[in-house]
Amino acid sequence: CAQASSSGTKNLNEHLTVPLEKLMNTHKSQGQEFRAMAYGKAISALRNFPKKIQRAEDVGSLRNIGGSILSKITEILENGTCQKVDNLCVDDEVNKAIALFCNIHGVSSKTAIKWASAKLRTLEELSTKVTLNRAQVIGLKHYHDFLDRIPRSEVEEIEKTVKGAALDLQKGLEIVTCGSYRRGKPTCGDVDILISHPDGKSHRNLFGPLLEKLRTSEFLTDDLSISEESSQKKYLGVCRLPKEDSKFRRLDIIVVPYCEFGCALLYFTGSAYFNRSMRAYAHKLSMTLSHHSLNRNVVRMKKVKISDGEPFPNLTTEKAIFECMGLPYREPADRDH
Ligand code: DCP
Ligand code: MG
Ligand code: MN
Repeated sequence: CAQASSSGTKNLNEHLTVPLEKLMNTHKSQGQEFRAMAYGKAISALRNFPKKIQRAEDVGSLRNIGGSILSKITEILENGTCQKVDNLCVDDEVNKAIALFCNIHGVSSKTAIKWASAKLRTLEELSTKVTLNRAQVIGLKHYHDFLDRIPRSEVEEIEKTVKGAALDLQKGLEIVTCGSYRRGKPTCGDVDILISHPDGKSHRNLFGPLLEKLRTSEFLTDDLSISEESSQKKYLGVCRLPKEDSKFRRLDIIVVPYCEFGCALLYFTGSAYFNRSMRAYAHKLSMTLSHHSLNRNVVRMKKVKISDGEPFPNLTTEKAIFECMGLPYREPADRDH
């Protein structure tokens, strides 16, 4: 960055200080304090030098400039650029592109790296030069909306819409908004809604008709994926409240049988980090914990599971799960770690 010298006079050696600052910052970011300091002193000396340096010999009279920095200055004076700085700029561009692409819903870091390595840099380039899958097309279409966090009040409006439609179809459903919302976060990345029925069977014919109803009312705008894993059905998609200026929001809906309600609620509330540590702890107790069940008497030999053990029956609450694992109950707000 172009800065005036500390004495207030103009920096006549920006052609040298700008690239050297890039190198200084790299050393700083890599924790190489002394290298960074050496660059800092050289930059300061160049900035305060009263004339524009055009030949390597001119640098000779400057103190504070050591051999390796001097060779970079010589290289810049001779070629107008320096290999090490050029490499940095390329890295910078690639990293920016990777970060940009990673933020598209449905794009893994592996894919983002592949595209950035193929010299793709912008979202516009992606849409014309790459074959995107269906979820990625939707992710790209709503790139900015999906990065925007959802305020709790809007999560509640979305919940109300889904609840209304579901209860219209089936009385007595238990509907809980999970994820970061249930953990009490002020804003949420998406809305995670869990649905079940205490009678153990009335959840069965809900999933399809509910999605159909929400599509007809134009609340659901895009489907990312619809899947069924044994008895649990999962919808990942996009919704939008019927208001002017309202944004497209990510919505996940899971419908589960009531006997799995506790484990599904615990899983879907998260955090993902908390889930991992609960699972690891279950292992220590010769148990397994999943979004379906908590099993005991699991037999493992050298980390390979030999017997699945048997599930605790009727784990319909989270408290029951904590109890079975001999743990004190933890409120959702305390489950970020
Ligand atoms: N989950 C998990 N492991 C994953 C993804 C999700 O255990 N790899 C569980 C824990 C999450 C919950 O599902 O809390 C919901 O997933 P989200 O991706 O919606 O995450 P959050 O709701 O916690 O955060 P955000 O505000 O980003 O949606
Ligand atoms: Mg969420
Ligand atoms: Mn989610």
